[in-house]
Amino acid sequence: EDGLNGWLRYAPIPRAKCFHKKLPSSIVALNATEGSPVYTARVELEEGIKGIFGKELASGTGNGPAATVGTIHAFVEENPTVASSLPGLIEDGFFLNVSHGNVLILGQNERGALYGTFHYLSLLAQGNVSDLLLTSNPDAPVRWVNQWDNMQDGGTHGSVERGYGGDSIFFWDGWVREDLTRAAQYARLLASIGINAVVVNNVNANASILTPENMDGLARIANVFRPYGVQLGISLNFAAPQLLGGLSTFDPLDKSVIDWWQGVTDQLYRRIPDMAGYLVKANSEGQPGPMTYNRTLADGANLFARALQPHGGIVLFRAFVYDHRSLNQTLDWKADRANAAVQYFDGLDTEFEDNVVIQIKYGPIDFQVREPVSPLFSHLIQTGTAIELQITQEYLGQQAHLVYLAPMWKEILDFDLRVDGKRSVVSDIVSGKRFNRKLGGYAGVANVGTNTTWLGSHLAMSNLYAYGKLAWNPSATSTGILKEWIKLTFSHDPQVIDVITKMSMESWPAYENYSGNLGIQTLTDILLGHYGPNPASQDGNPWGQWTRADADTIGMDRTVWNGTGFAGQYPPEVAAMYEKIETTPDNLLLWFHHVPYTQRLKSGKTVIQHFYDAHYEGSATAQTFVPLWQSLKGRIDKERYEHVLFRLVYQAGHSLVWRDSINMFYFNKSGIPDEAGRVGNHPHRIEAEDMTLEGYKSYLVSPFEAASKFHCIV
Ligand code: BDP
Repeated sequence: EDGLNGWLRYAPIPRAKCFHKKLPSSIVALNATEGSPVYTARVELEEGIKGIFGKELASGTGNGPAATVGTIHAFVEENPTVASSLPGLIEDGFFLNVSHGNVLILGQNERGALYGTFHYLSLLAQGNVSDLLLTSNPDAPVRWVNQWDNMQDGGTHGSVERGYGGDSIFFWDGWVREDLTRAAQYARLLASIGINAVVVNNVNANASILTPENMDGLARIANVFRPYGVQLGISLNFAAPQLLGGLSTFDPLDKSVIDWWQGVTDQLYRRIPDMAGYLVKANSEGQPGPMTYNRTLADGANLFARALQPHGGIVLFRAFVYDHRSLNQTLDWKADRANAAVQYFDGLDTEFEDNVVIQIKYGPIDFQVREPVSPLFSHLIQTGTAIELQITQEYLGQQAHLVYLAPMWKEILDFDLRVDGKRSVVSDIVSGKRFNRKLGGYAGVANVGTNTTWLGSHLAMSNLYAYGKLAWNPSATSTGILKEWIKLTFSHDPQVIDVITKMSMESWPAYENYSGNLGIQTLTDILLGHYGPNPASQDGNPWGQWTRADADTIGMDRTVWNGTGFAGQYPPEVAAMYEKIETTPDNLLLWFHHVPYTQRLKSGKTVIQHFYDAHYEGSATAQTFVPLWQSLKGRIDKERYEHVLFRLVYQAGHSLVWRDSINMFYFNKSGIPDEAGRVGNHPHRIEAEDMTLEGYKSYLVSPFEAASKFHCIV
């Protein structure tokens, strides 16, 4: 159990033999040419039923109940009379009918047939063999993952930016890997949760992805994706016409540039006729873009959209646009990175080609533990949008901390932006329903790597699973998804399910409590790894996160009347809520308001006392994860038990580091003591550096709050 098969283990279930009568005995796959998703569906059904129940399926129709899998089209061709009784499906949707062991799985397309098959197998693996009639359609057409894989890193190999599970499964040494076994295994996992495309390279893109050799390599990746119905997408470097093409410009309106991109796009589609499209990060964090030539972001996006149109591809154009060099927040207290996206896209809503989707991070800053929804979702009415979620836990403990993210994503997806005073929940905006857009959906930054656990941690895989499930159906519940994942990944044992559910559901609130609460963000080190605590680094740096804490006050005033004006970017009802302290939810108080440490919250506590208490509560919760997990000893295979335990013990310790460093930092700043007398008072603590050190040395820690008495030993 090294994690490689994720939730697709097809492990034997208890009392497997009793279910045999309720299973098909044979299988027919309609028009299953080798390498097609329907062919894959047959292989998965055979392997799944064998693995879970020890039952071999015969090929073709035989005696006893049968499974039939294929597209609705192929089925109707063979059975014209049933056409009217079949449900309407949209692209990628499926129909599943299980009746006394007879199973009919029909997809709107081949991919849908595979999705239906995985759904059926997931039910079987959970021990559910009941009769069933189900029609399932995806909520949104775009259900992509993004990999931030570098093609080369210092000329040696393929690393993954913000990846915590090893090197790239796609690239090595500047080239596409020869052995793409892991890429195929990844596609299999993704198909089973309804993901239909992967952008394989970093948004901070290397232009060399477009050399003929690398295009050939990309075609090989697309070939291993195709049996799983997963399409390939790539990130582009906006300056590639100059960097790679040798042109003197990359101006998006220049004819030679337009021709260059058309040529490149045509060459790609010659090799990969079903390529999904492009992802573009432009004019952000030092990346080139259209604004270099005083062109608009729409000019930039349309350049690619037009090149893709003849081939049916789409461009995901990122809204994560800001110029960190112009944000001199030390001097300009109105400078606010949160304002950037809406400002840059202002006036562009009607300018985009139909095959452009604007990919928007869920919050206006950058994947923080708590952010309000990006207001840009309420500004783009004529343009398709996709929400960008981060599966890799960049600011959230980097997979060394358990943080189950579905509850956070649900809060964002369910948030009602009240555009034109009408119900406008984010999931309905990105699905296209609210503004009647054809294209839109989800982009999840996954960043899996060569580690057999994919993400570096077994428990973190619930986030990848939940991402796919929510992109398919955002009304699914966090706990429902989680329990399903636990059953498939670990065991049907109720204690295992209860314990992992409890830990996971408590994990995001705990992390928020011990890292940064009341909307102050995560307080991670902002300039370096985005990992450990460094509250001081949030202030006055040009990257724009900012706590504005001084001796008496804390928080960023983003009101219209007195602050950076960010609250005014929301539709009136939401803007009015955030404009006032009284109506702003406590968990976003410091995001929107600059208040004294003694400000009373709705709970009656002061801000500073809430800080102290929350950090104690959060880390106390993290301490419980260890004994909870230990209660599962013997109920989970040793390999995964030990792997997870190691991380939870570490998290328990690191949560104390978080607790003490944040509390000490604000205690030092405000001089206000903790009512409970805990902060700065550890009479029983034995400092490592005070012990007799053999083979260890004591070091001064920076930031100093990250270790009690400023020292650690190494
Ligand atoms: C930030 C990451 C950086 C990414 C950037 C982005 O730290 O590595 O390049 O987001 O999304 O959070 O483009």
